[in-house]
Amino acid sequence: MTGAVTGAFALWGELARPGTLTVADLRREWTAHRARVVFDCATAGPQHHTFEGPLLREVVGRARPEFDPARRKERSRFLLTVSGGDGHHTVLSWAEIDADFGDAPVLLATRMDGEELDAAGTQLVVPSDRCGARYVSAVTGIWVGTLPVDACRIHAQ
Ligand SMILES: Nc1nc2c(c(=O)[nH]1)N[C@H]1C(S)=C(S)[C@@H](COP(=O)(O)O)O[C@H]1N2
Ligand SMILES: [Mo]
Repeated sequence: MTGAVTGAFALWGELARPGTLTVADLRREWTAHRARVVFDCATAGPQHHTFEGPLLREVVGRARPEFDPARRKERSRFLLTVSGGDGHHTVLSWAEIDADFGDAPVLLATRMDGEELDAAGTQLVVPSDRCGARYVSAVTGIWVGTLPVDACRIHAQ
């Protein structure tokens, strides 16, 4: 992982094929979807934007999360964190974006309001969110994984 390429982000964690992706990779290798969104910011008020980019679940799916894709219960254990270079980060669940569960059309944007995001980096787009906090911009990392097995045991006692 380099982390040095402008606008690139690391896709890592419990994945068979982790790696680094650029906005150009997102544009070239996946089908783009469009979302017109309105989100609210506590400090700046409502924001209106049009984003285009691939579905988060398709991008992460190609990195092959370490679950049996045929088993929904196994898929439901997975978490994702999305981080910006400024330290802002947020959490999603795999189930939230999985077509058999929440089916949320969460995107990794390559364009915002017609402007390419190659230099800035991709932005997380969560159209179902009323608040803007999860619209993480200048994404530098996406981690995919599960609760450590020891933490599961503590609560099983
Ligand atoms: N990297 C990064 N992304 C971020 C934030 C941030 O602090 N850092 N703030 C979030 C919040 S709180 C809002 S409301 C939206 C929109 O912020 P903006 O339109 O003022 O840029 O960006 C989100 N994405
Ligand atoms: Mo905000």
